[in-house]
Amino acid sequence: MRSTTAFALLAICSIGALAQDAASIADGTVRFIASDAKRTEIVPSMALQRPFPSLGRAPADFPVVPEFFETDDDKEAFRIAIDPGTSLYGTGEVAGPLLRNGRVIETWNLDAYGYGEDATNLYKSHPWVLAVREDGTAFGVLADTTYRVRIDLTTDIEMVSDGPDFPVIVIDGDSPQQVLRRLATLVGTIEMPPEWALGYHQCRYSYYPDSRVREIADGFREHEIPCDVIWMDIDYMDEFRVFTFDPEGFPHPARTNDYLHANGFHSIWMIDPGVRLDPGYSIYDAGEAIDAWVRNAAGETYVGEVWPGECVFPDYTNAAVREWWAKLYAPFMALGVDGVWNDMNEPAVFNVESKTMPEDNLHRADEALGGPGPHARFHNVYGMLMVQATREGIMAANPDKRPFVLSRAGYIGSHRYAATWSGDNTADWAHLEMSTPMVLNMGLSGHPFTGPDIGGFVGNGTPEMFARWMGIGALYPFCRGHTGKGNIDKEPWAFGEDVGATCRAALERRYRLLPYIYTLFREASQTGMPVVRPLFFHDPADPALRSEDGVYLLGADLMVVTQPTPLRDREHAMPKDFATGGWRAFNLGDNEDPDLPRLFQRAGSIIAVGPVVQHTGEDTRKPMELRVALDADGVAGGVLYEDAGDGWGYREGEYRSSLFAAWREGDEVRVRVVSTLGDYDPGPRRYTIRVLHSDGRETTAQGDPFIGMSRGITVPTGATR
Ligand code: NBV
Repeated sequence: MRSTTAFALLAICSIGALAQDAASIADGTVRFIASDAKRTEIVPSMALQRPFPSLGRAPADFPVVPEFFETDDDKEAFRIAIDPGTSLYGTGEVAGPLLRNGRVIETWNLDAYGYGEDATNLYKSHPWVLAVREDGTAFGVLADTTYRVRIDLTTDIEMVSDGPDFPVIVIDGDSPQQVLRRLATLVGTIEMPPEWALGYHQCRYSYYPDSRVREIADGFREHEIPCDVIWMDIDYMDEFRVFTFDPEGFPHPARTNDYLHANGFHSIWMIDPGVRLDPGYSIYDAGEAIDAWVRNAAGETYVGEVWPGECVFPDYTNAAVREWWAKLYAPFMALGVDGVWNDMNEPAVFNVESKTMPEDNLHRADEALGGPGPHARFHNVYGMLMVQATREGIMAANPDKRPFVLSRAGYIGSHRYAATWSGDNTADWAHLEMSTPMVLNMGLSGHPFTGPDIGGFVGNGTPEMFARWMGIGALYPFCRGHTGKGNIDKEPWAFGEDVGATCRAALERRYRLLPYIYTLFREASQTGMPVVRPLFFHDPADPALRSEDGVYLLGADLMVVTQPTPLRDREHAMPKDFATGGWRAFNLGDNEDPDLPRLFQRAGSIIAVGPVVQHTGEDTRKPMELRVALDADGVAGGVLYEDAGDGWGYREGEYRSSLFAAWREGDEVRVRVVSTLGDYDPGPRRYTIRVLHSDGRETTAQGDPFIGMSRGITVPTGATR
């Protein structure tokens, strides 16, 4: 039996009116509602990017049907039985290994400093499970509610919500990839980030004062370690008041930004949601004037303690408050700030057991969000609404630039507004090891732009672990080194020459791969396909790959074999075609370093590789190498996406998406641009074509495949005639 047909019949019998409560809303996608009577309780979805009206009754043979029930304590719940051999993923940001079978997860955003492997909930909420059946077909289940949900995967898929009745959206697909593309139709995709945001980011809590920021920037250039962004953590503020600057440490933020820009860096500055309760402080006064704050159950302004002491919290559920908040960014961005980091937006509150505000606090939400309601309903979307406002604000301030926002809290759909990271992890091997499955499962939950604090936030760690972490982290979508207050220095050179050399090689790899990574971000922005993908994507029907998370795929064509434990030779599951020439060692000249992951290129692919640069703005006409790995039939193909790296021209066609093909013809290999889309012209540039043959040999040729496109370039195979 392919799925849950028996269960479906049972469910139909027990729910009676099921048929009219199951509506098709998109291809292969059905929204189930427990019963018509409960429909009125349902508030507009915060997960979906727009309303999805019914397209008609669900097909009678739709293979996955939830069974709705109420728990003994009267909570709304549903269950979907799974067949043996079904592997479960998704559930957003949860610690531990890739495979989610057997886990219990809760969606409740939490300030989870120093979390462990068994944590049930962290900073983000994704009431979403991706199920891959034994045969490699897949389905996904979204509990479309913002309330706390208990996701129990111990035997089947069971979800219990603290809130009123909610729709359950089921997506069926012939592969996990298809389910994710369908999920993206519902929850949206990321917008193309600025290219600089795909470079390496350097952070610490906190670089202080501004002279230290300049020292760090200089350090990168002196050590010739590529870096694009330096981050300003909370201590730049004047006694933690948001949108202010410490007069001693950061008296001239615009000059600090100018210095960074002059040296090829961008700057990102932190803004938290808690506003210091401080009459006379302009932000507090302005918020007070528009009655911006979340209220307690008695209807008074809620006051909670955070960094600045007593704070009030903007009620981002209200459009007028979001607009006010957005406008605060205009003068801030005018100082040359390039991106914004919204931290503590679960929201985190100190000195209370719950670590957040009371669930009966009141939000005066817009009608479009379902009208006013308790914090229990808005807790999980508080951070998402904050970054929505932030993003709108920085876009209004700099309309010609692509915004970059990093958010700690999130909800399924928050990738539409901000990138995210996995919060306050620990500088130990266990956290290095689980950083990969955490990035992977975020990608499998609709959020492709994520990464951990490279090196670990809590504690110091060891030089060897740091080197290994940089090697692995350099290929994550979001690539930032960060550490907590009081820890040792953790810049890539801080651990001595050997570790520094590994870090340099790791980051040079990233920068050389940026044309490929940028192309993957384009794909993510168009289809929702994750940038970093689990190994089983290569062969979803191979059960041996289902729990492998020490090996991952960067796109479809590059396999990254990591060593995230003190061992250097841990065994991994490999795809079946690995032994039969399906993958070729991919060498950027750094393969001798045992602290770097080993890379393999999929036979049949073409990957574009750039030169080593110190930052993305260095040279817009970078020479390019096309790495051609012929398959057993002697053919290969690949895509390269390029645009200006910032701004919105690409939306008007100022991009170039090139499809390359290569094939063996006698004792030559011909490489051609088969087609291009868009009008962007990166200018003249030197191309090297490098062919990896199945017997391990490499042959090369130079030439511009865009000149005389139809002829292509001929690369000798070097075979003896
Ligand atoms: O702003 C300070 C830190 C920040 O560095 C970290 O990345 C966040 O996750 N922030 C939390 C507040 C306090 C951490 C102890």
